[in-house]
This record gives sequence, C-alpha cells and structure tokens, in this order.
Amino acid sequence: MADFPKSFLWGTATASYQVEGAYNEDGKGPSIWDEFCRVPGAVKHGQSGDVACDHYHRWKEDVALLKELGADVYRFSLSWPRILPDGTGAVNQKGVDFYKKLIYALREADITPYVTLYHWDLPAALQKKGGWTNRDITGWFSQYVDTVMEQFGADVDNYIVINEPSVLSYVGHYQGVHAPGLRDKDAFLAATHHVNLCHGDGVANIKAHKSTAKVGSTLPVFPIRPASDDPLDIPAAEMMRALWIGNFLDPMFKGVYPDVSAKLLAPFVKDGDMKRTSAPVDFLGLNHYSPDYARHEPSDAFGAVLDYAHNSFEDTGRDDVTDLGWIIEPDALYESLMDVTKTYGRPTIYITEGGCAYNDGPGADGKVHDERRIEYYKRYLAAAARAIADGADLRGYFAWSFMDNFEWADGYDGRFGLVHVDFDGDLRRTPKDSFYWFKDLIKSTK
Ligand code: BGP
Repeated sequence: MADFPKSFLWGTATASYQVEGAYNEDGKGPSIWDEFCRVPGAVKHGQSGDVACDHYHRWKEDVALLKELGADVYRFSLSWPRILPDGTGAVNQKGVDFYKKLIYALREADITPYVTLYHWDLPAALQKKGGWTNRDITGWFSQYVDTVMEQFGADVDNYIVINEPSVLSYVGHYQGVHAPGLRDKDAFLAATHHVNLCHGDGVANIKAHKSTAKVGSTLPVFPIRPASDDPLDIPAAEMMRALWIGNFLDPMFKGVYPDVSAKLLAPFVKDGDMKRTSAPVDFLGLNHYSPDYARHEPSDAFGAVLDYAHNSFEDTGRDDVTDLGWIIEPDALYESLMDVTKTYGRPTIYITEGGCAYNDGPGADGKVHDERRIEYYKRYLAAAARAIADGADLRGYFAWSFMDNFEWADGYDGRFGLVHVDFDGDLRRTPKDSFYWFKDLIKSTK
C-alpha cells in the first residue's frame, strides 16, 4: 500500500445509536430509532440498539483499542437526544459529559475526532412535530448546532453535519424501512429539501462559531445503473440517481436541484434557500459500499424502484457479495470518486465509510480469521489509490466500522467491525485479523 501519501489520514467510524446503548440512561431522551425498533417487524429478530456495544460504559476500553490500532482519526456521532432530550431547550449535562470524556480521551491518545452531528437518531419529541418533514427543523437543528459548538467547539476541529441524507429521506420517509418508517412521497421530498437546508445552515453556523473548523457532510455515492436493457430503465436509473445523489450533491456544490427532479422539489423551495444549501464546504465525506440497479416501475410515484438494493443477494450463493448480500466491486468506488471529482470541481474527499459485513466469529484458537475482509480492503484501497493517481483529491479513509454493531433494519446480522463484539455473551471485544492487518498498513504508510 505504498500508493498513499504520508499525510493520508487513516481511521475508523461508528455512529451513536449503533454502538452506545444506554438508551434511557442519564437523562437521554428517546430517539426515533428507539421508537422504530419497538414497532413489530421493523427490525430483524425484533432487535434494537438498547444495549448495542454498550460503548457508553465501555468507551475507555474502546479508545484503548483505537490507540492500539494506531488510527490518526476516529469518526463518531453525537446523539442529539442525549444532549437535548427534547430536541430543543434544556441541555442534558450528563450526556454532554460523556462526549467530553470521549473527546479528551481520543485527543490524549493522539487521535483526531471527526464528529458527525446527525447520524439518524432524531429526538422523538421532534418527530411528534413532523420531524424532517416540518420546515421548522431548520430552527431546531440550529439550536442543536449552537449547543454542540458551545459545548465541544473548543476541542473539536472537524465536523460532519449530516450522515447520508438520502438514506434518512428515501429509506426513512419513502421506503419505510428506516425510522420514522413513513411511506409518503411528499414527506420524502420535504425531508430531502429540509435536510439540505440543515446541512448548509449547519456548515455556516459551525464556521460562525469557529472559523478554523473543517466542515462537510457525508453522502453515499455509488453508481446506479439501469437494471436491464429495457429502454425504460435508462430514465428510471437517471431518476434514482437524482433522488439518491444529485438531490444532495447538486444543492451542496451548485446551489440547484438536478433537471429531472427540480420540479418535484420546487413546492418546498423558497427564495434564498439554494444559497443556503450551497454554503461552501471544506470537504465531502463519501460513503461507499456497492453499486445499485434501478428499474422502471409504473406504479411507483417516481416511476422507478431500486431493482435490487444491495441486500437482495443474500443467500443466493454468489461469491462476489458480502454476508449481507452487498455486491463487491472495487471499480465502483473508483468510478464514484472520479465522477464526483469531474462533476463537482475536484472537491476534497474523505471516504468516511467503506467496509463489508462478514460474520466470522472467534475460532477454536479464540481468534477471528476474517481473511475475506482483508481481501476486501486490499481491493478497495487499491481502487482508491488509483483514483488519487488519476486526480481525485482524496485525503483519508475511515473503515466502517471500528467494531461490530447494530446494523439498523438488519439488526445484528451484519458484522462490519475490525473488532468482534460478542453480542450473545458478555459483549467482549476481540480484534479480528483485519484489525492487525489494518494496524500494519497504517504503520507502513507513516
Ligand atoms: C451508514 C450506516 C452503516 C451502513 C451504511 C450503508 O451510514 O451507519 O451502518 O448502513 O450507512 O450505506 P448505504 O445505504 O449507502 O449502503
């Protein structure tokens, strides 16, 4: 892996609801995920993040492991309802203190925190007022950003405002597969525009508090291809690319919506909005897993559906997919990096998530031999290095994930970690072979 510059940042990522647990401790308010997990059938095996990795109590041990890994950076998210239990108003000091301890411990270990402000766990109190579908969310979110900057601004230099806005809008408000579980075209479109406003306002607000902060948001970027050679699948794929990618990247970098979707969003857009969505960012966080395929579907409100979102290859016996059925295709990462580079004026990029679900557990020797994950990273990092050589301004890579955790609607079925967590037992952490491989890789690039 000699192809990465010395300045390249290496790290791992997690998100609050997926690892913390302690869902109702120390004054934390409920989030939409706390509620969604209680809806029968919403999450596989009826699982939830109530306990998850219990990172809320085991953070010291986790930071020690991150230190052992030799990571430069660590990306984690703040739980809005842990900090503001009602979404706005009174600050929960115990929640703030948890993150302060974590941030100090990371800095002490020479690990730079990359803090995500919103990774999907909206305070349930705000959902009752319409959540992302209510334009008032821009005001609620700005109070939250103010609180974060007042509490953590002095100690944190790097911020990711929103994680995967397309997933919270499309999967949460249109497919109904994620919280809040809505299946409503207008709710989805409203959420799309409001999350773009919160992103842009968030960038400007963080900068107003701290001009030296580096700020961006994280989007999933992957090719969306026509599912077949039916000519109708071509516009279907184009529409799906707009709904998932263009609807967020175009407002962020160009201050417009894509041609194919602009009319759909127009009812939600007011004068001055697109200037707000395009507040200049310092970087784009790019999450990448798999290519997807779209097909024409006359009964769908947009005339298009994802033909097989990555999980549908589960149990098909294909060997080019992970244990969650997500396609392995390193060239798709290269393609995504080059596409963003060409279309949006060569922004600085961090890969803020990349990884694979393989469910290997400890063997007779107590070790986790996850050769397939090592192979996966070798191939994807080679694709990333190729993109750098071809002009992408890629500055860092965060492996998803530091440890096995709650994979949303898939429950604990998908293990993405470099560290194994014993969910059936005492939540013991066991670094996998890939952890040691990643550690050597980091060391070799210094
Ligand atoms: C992240 C989640 C991960 C994983 C990923 C999937 O932000 O926290 O756990 O679910 O998104 O991304 P995508 O839906 O783009 O494949």
